[in-house]
Amino acid sequence: MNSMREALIARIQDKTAQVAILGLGYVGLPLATVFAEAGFTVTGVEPDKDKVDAICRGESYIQDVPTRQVTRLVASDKLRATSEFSVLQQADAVSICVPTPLRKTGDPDLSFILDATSELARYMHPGMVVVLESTTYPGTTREILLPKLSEGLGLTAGEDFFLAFSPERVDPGRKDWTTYNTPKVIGGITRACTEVAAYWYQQALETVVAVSSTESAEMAKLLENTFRMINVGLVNEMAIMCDRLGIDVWEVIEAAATKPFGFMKFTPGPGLGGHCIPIDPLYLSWKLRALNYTARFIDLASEINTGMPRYVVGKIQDALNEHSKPLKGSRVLVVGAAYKPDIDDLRESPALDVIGLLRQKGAEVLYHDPYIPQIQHDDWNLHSVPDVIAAARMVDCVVIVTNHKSYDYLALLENAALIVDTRNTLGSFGRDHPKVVRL
Ligand code: SAJ
Repeated sequence: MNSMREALIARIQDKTAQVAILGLGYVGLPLATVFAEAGFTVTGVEPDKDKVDAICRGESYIQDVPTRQVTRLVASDKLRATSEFSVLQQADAVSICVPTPLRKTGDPDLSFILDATSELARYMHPGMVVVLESTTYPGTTREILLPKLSEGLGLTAGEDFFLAFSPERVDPGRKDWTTYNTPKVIGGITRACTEVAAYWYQQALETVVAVSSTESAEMAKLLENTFRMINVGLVNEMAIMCDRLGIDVWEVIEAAATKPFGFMKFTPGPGLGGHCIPIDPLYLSWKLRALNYTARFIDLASEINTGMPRYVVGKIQDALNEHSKPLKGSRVLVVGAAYKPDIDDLRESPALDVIGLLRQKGAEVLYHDPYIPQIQHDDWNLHSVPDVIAAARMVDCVVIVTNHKSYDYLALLENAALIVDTRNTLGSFGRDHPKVVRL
């Protein structure tokens, strides 16, 4: 083992290695606290001054990280935060946890990775280990980060510094699987990179799974989330097919789910929301297009999932039609707007498309979401109605888009003239009820 690597391993082993986390969002802050709890001194580098100020005050802004934990770690000087990248001059171990969204064109937006890497490159020095956590297409670490981080000082990965990829697996709000106990895949540019990065992460995480390369680690994450996207697309198409056949898709899924092996239950809905599942697979299909290959499953699932809001609006239109009411001029209440139940995250939520389409067709749209007081999207701006039951009494149709646990669904059923239930929230109460239409 060369002396550079030995020295770094020794600093990691005795926790004197200075850790830096670039990006203190829903991935970076939990990761920073896990390394701090393991005994490292961790500095979060975050461009958002409000977040930096909150951490410095000992406060958390991430639901999975309790403020009392941040208070304790900051008070013991184990956790720090700054907007100054110059702290990287003293860093030995750096993890990059920045967003990887899509551009309006549907192409990957690597600007956050490029900016973070450019800043890090200014402070690179021999004896560092760098891990990218942001979900991206296979090849990003080797093609983008490696040249940027090695060229400045002529460093050699695997000898002078160590570079790896480790996909984040944070599911915001989940209590059973956390950053600490969720198995962590890590793959390096070289075997030495894998070993050093894995050794660092093993000091703080319960289970580290080493793979042979950065590409394998990058691809593992895309398989995980493409698997979900395609299976949601499958059940959404099953819902459409069952509707044509006059079969209850919810009963079909429950029946199939009794199979104790070889089947995994997914449920249809109004579309695919969130900052991971609808987006990550498109990084993969984009990369393959550049290699003249069409990732057909991804493209088809994306087509089906993005078509679900329009399908839901069609169900609403048909349901109102049965009551001799045109959609145009009807009052429709959207119940639940977040991209999935019991959270306040609106990113890529199908509710945004459902509301937009209803408005385009001339419906008067109201919404309620206990976690989202206001929505400003495209050319419209709505506030959540104060009383969902009172609103249900006043409208021609209620559509359940996101089934938060906090709702009294039987009261909704009692007070609404008509309900389109896109999540089978009413279950057996809705199956044969004259007021209820389901996907
Ligand atoms: N959805 C359906 N039907 C389903 C499952 C999901 O319509 O059967 C919809 C949801 O309503 C939502 C979207 O898909 O709009 C995404 O739902 P999700 O349950 O996949 O939740 P996410 O986006 O928070 O996914 C995260 C992912 N975690 C990471 O990427 C680190 C995913 O890998 C996890 O498997 C998932 O949480 C989880 O299991 O909760």
